[in-house]
Amino acid sequence: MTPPPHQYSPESRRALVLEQARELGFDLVGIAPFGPPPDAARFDAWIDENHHGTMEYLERGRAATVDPRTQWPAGKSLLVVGLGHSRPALHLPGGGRVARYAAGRDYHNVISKMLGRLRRALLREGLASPGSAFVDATPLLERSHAAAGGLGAPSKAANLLDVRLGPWFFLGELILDLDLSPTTAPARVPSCGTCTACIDACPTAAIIEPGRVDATRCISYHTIEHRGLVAHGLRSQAGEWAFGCDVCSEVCPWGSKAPDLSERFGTRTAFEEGAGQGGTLVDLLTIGREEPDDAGHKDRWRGSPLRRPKREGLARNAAIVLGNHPSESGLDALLASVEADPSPTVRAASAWALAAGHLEDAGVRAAISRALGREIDGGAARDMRASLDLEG
Ligand code: B12
Repeated sequence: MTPPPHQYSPESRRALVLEQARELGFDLVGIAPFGPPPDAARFDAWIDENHHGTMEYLERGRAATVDPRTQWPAGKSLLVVGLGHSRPALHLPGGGRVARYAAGRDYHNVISKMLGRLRRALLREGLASPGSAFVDATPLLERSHAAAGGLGAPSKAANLLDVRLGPWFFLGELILDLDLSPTTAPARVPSCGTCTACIDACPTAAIIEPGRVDATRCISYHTIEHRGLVAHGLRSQAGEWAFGCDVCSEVCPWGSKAPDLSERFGTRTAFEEGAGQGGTLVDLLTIGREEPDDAGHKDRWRGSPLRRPKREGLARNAAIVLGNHPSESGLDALLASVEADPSPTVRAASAWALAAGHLEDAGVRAAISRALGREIDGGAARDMRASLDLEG
């Protein structure tokens, strides 16, 4: 039988809410005030300075991000949760890398389901009637609210750090219709001190000052969020990253002893060693090339974060990495792509990759010139000229 809500004191209710969240499997749980996040002004300035690039959804959600009460007036406090995803580095069979968080099941689905279960449990126990649940692409400054609820401390890379998990955890939230007092940070919180490992290691110098990332320089942004051509200067800096980037997290000393939680999200068969699984760079570049729309890509990557950049984005990324790490099989695939890919972005990225990795080969140079002669897309043609260094 559901107990009447008034039987709980505010303190015991808060403890029970947090207990439920822990029981459902979240590693980190806390309560934050529901109102403007402490870093609202930082977010505003960040948008004003266009550090969000083409992520227009952040601009559209600006008013709600700066004060979520404008969108959810019934909210009284925020339940903030963290779920660890630390695991060994993910190397694609044959070369190239994908950010660890994308090795298995998509965390958006996993956390949304967990929050759904939590909401039902809170209702069942008469503890709260929770409102909206959030994870990631929502108008909520998650790291700021989570920090306000004591879940961690921001690093110089802007990642929220936990003593045990380092930066290797996701965030999610549930709006509560109850005024619960905020939780405070544990006695020991991670701190960067004088460490600048992430700033020094970022391949594209995207951390422009401590705690401030210019997304338009970040490899994660270019390989996941950004559509179309990637700025020439950033392509070689993307190194082996075909999707996302973990460099700022990998060099963070706080994450170095995090547990191996690979089982939690699993590993997609495409990424397991062995040919023919669909997860090599050549596969990412070539599979789906003949398909008329993105339906095939959506199907192949169902339940995976790799769905997000679409076939075109993944193929573009794979081409760039093949340019940074030339190989025989990569060469053949790039020659076919520059010739026949339906996407001007992929044709241009392939031309760049051929120029970057094989320009000393006269046959390759001729193939790029032929592709340039045939190119009907103005942007792609300009890009190919720049790749052959014919610009200016
Ligand atoms: C847009 C976005 C991106 C963009 C921009 C990232 C950025 N740094 O702003 C791109 C595509 C580049 C990106 C990349 C990644 N992202 Co992202 N991203 C988001 C999203 C949707 C919004 C972030 C945002 O509003 N940024 C604007 C800035 C102003 O906000 P912020 O960085 O959160 O603010 C922090 C800083 O200002 C800092 N800060 C404030 N004051 C001060 C003062 C000092 C002195 C210091 C040191 C810091 C500091 O603390 C704030 C709050 O903690 C959030 C989800 C969400 N709704 O919040 C996920 C989110 C931040 N991303 C996440 C992840 C996992 C990543 C990647 C690790 C993925 C990857 N492996 O490729 C990288 C990490 C890159 C990085 N170092 O930030 C997680 C982070 C979890 C964590 N433990 O921190 C989030 C919370 C998603 C989630 N639900 O789990 N992301």
